[in-house]
Amino acid sequence: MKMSFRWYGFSDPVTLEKIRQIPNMRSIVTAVYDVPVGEVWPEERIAELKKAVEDAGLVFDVIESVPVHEDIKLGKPTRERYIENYKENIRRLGKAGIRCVCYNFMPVFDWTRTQLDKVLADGSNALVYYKEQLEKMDPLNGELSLPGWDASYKKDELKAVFAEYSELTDEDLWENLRYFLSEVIPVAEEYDVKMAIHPDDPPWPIFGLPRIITDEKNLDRFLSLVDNKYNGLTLCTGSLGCDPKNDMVHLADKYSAMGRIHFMHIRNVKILEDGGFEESAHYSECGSLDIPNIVKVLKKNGFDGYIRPDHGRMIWGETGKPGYGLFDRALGATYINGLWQNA
Ligand SMILES: [Mn+2]
Repeated sequence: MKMSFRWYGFSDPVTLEKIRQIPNMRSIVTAVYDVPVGEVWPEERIAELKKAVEDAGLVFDVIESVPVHEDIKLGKPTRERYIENYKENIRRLGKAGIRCVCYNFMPVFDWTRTQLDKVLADGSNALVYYKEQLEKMDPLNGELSLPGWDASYKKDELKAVFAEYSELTDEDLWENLRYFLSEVIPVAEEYDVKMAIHPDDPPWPIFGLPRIITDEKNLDRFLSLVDNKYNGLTLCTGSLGCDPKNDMVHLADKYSAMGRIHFMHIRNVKILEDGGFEESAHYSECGSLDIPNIVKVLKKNGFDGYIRPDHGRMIWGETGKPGYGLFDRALGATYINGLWQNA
């Protein structure tokens, strides 16, 4: 396995110099953040990231993410231009040394929580998803907007995109995903870039928007859309694992044995009785997931892809991007290192 860490670029208070001091740290997971979704990333911006990462003694080989334009998900005629741009991004990234690209196919919003700074019993704070908070939220009409959602949509634009999705069935979304993959995967193979879809977070429909990358049956279907190892998974334990019917040890075992997991996001969640959840420390007993056995099956299957500690809590007074402080993610990396070493 290759240990990795997400870095939000030059404005991230968690600097590359700090990240490199985490034991066994290898790869940086980053992106060009200020190019509009669907456009081609300038080569000089990619080169600038690569140089910064390499100057810090780390490896530039994972991108999270190259976002997929809504017109591709909706299957609109304008998708052709955005798919061509996507292919060009894969070519440019492959030439720059990128070996893995994480992306998702979630309509409109790429993750949902109801609070980003819930104070937990130990005084740390974390992202949570409480059903009673969700029921009070109405993204189209209410004053509340869900924390972390794309603030670039104006309310009328959001209504328009929701209206477009209301006409789209799950099967339509599957077909649009298949079409996208059939275009993009051959380019990814040519440029040796493993594509790794991130599951839907959480893995159930939100506000009537369809969600399809949610469980074992759908992961099987996804992999069969284009049966090529370059069409693979980012197995995010916290995203899939907040639905208790997803057995994360089984899924990690099955898909790593198939060679179809290219990227592991490892984090823990505490599932609540009503189906909500709290993000918890990586240490297994702090949440509901069996992290040691997830790591064990990966090692058993010779997993040589990337692992990053996913969201951490905010601890020791750290402030910053919710889920993406230094301290708790560094503890997560160290925990995973220890589990791997002894698996
Ligand atoms: Mn994740």
